[in-house]
Amino acid sequence: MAWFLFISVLSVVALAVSLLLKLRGGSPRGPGGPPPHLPALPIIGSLLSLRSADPPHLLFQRLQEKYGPTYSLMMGAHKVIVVNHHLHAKEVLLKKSKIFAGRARSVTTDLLTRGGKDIAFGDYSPTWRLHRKMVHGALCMFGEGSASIENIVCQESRALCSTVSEAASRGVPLDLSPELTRAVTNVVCSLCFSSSYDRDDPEFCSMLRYSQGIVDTVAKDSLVDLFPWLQIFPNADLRLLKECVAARDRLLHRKYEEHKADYSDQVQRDLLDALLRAKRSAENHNTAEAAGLSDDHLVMTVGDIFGAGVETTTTVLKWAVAYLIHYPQVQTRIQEELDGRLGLDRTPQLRDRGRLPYLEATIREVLRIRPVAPLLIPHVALADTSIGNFKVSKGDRVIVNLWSLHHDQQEWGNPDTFDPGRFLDEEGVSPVLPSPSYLPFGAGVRVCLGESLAKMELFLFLSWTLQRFSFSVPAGRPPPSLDGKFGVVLQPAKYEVHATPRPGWET
Ligand code: PLO
Repeated sequence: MAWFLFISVLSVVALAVSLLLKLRGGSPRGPGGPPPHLPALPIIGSLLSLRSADPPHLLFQRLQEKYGPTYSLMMGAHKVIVVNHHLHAKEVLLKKSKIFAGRARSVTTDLLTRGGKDIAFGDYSPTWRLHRKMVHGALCMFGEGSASIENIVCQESRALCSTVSEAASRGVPLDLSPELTRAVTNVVCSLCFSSSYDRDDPEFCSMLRYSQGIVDTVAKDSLVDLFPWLQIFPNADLRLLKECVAARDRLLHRKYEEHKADYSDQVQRDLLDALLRAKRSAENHNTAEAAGLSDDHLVMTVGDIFGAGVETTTTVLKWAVAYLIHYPQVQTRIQEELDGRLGLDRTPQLRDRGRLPYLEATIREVLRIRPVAPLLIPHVALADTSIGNFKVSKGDRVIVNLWSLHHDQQEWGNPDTFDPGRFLDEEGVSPVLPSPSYLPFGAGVRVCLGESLAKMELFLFLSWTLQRFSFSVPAGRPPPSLDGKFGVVLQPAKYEVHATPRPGWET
């Protein structure tokens, strides 16, 4: 309330100033100039034009009608350029990848990452590049291609199926969310720490709690990120974030210290060992970049891998099941494909991926219609540059609205319809990319590091569960909402499912 009053008073002051100053903005600019911009007032920026009941990705998509696909606005004192078309998005992410590789600091992400010592939110620098290369290497070693990770995912798929089976046999509706989270968390845990959790493990329960708290509060362009001085006021969100980050840090530290204590150059048990080794080897080469890499950097990286590895994949799985419940004909077609290609006497393996094109197309369609990060993470221009004909100045922030790319009417025809068939060729036998307006994992120097691991998990978890069960709405319940709750990831609202074992898989 205090905030609200404060902001209202500020708005009035700003309005008065603007009458004296002459309103800046609202008009499109010609080639070579800055992009069209939303009206902006001193101090509060474009806040008044951004009031909306819609979440930001929908509002930014709608604002194109008035300002065109690329426009700018002021968030507090910062200029933000919003890009809604794939040509400009690719210019930012791919063609001028390094120029737009910067990140802005904010109160909430600084808290989460100790001032940007991680990869996702850390600013571009030589140390950041070395750091990212190390993680890339470690992920390649333990990620796709290594038989062990396939085994781990299959083991978790089996455990997931037995939980679902138990609920099915009792005929009770099941909230899949904690089950999917545990399955995905265990994959990341095995990968990072060579450990895993049982269903009621208190450490796992605390992890569920703090991670949701972080997703609910971090990097949402909340007022305190826009106006850092608002931190002096009591703020429930910030308090929750601090508590959750502290709980996460305690856990990460313990794991880090344990690993450091029994580290050996001879054996590499997991990703954290690989990172420790890469850090030591970089230090032995005595480069300036390596000198910048502290223990904090490694701990924050593990936090990233954990957070990104768990929240994103779990969210996509939840969207996939929600859509399959809404579109039972899609579910049936996946199951027919599974029965036809695999038979009923064996479980799916990674090498079956090429033989299940409709499942692959469905995964692509889920990633299109509900992108995990609809606004990616905002980029920052590291030098004066341009997007198309528009001038961009060093320090400008750039939001790529992936939602607009994935819901572009021109590109997708019926963007709001869930239709996996659009990702298949005319014969319906091989997966295709029907439009360049599709970047579910981002692109360029900051492209998602976990893309192949994610695709592998999505394929295995979905094929295992759909081979054995059909999912539907429990009797008397509404179908899952497809709206999504906006945050650093776009999460579906909580829902329950009714699972029915498929013929041949009753036991
Ligand atoms: C999820 C909650 C965790 O507790 C912390 C965390 C770390 C990395 C973040 C992730 C959260 C959300 C999804 C992010 C990821 C880094 C890359 C990924 C933002 C906040 C995406 C989708 O870009």
